[in-house]
Amino acid sequence: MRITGIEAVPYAIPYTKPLKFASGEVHAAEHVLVRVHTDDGAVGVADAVPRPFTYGETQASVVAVIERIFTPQLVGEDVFARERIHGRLHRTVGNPAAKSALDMALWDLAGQSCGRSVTELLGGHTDRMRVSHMLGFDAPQRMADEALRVRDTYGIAVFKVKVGRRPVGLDLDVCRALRSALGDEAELYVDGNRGWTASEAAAALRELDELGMTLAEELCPADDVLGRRWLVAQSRIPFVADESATTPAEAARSLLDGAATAISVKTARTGFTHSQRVLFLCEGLGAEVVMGNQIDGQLGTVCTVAFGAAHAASSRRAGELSNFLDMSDDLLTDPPVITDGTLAVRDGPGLGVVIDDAKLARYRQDR
Ligand code: MUC
Ligand code: MG
Repeated sequence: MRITGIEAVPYAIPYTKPLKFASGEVHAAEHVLVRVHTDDGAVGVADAVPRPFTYGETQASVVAVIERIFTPQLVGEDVFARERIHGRLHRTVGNPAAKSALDMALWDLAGQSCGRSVTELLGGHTDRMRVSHMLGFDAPQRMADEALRVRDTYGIAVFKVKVGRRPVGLDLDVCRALRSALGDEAELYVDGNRGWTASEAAAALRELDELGMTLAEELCPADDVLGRRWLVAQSRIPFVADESATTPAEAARSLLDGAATAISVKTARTGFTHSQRVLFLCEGLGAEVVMGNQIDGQLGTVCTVAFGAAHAASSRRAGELSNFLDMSDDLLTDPPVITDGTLAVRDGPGLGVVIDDAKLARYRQDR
């Protein structure tokens, strides 16, 4: 099964509720749909999610690198020659979203060709994951109301709370409001997207401890090397590296240097192939992982749960799988459905998704 062509289709779909956090805000899903065509007529798909504030990629840069560099390197190659393909992609530094979408589209093709789901190919551990919902910046009461609505509608009982604003008390008020609205049975954890200094974060952690938070993610910049190590050493809960650990090597350095004790795995930036490398490295070192969200749409969410459910270590914690609910529309003919706080993997083969061509025609930006 050989690659005959690759499409990189930029599209934009507005969010009904923009997501705001310490390092940026997202008002529309300005993504790139990647389709890999093969000589037997099969098509593999995946979504590239450019995040300029995290990795420097833009929608235009994703399209350009796929069309000008990666497509000429991959056309004619066997879909199953993953090591060779990654060797070629690796000649270009960076561009994690573009590379990851290509990688996941190839896994989709591999699954289609043997009639098995990507989850089965990756490890086949389970068929669903518990869902964690990410709450962006807002006033305390509004965030509590959103959490209650999400809990009552979808049965979700795990929430990641965006923090990292100044004064620190602003976010502590939010966390208190959430705990009092949701009660003790809800799991709450925080993500600062590097918004605080190490000392601000240390003060916050002391208060957050009393509210029973279970994880602390990127509360201060990893580049503040000693401050970050000092903070992680005093954290009583796992300290998660997300945007500071975007490759297997960064994840290793982060854990070994004391910059984190857990890692956020995002298929949008490490695809399936490198997400497995990060996951297996974490298992080897005894570090926990959480399946993170790159503010994915439906297709990205399908990829995250396909990977997360495939392994014991990636399905232990709730995965961040619900932010597609805030989009005004999306591209799949058969959207993911969250019930009883869980999301099931698709039956496959491959990723088991069908793109709605009419919707793609409506939202694409290149025609
Ligand atoms: C997260 O976990 O940080 C926000 C920025 C980004 O790159 O991903 C999201 C969620
Ligand atoms: Mg994060």
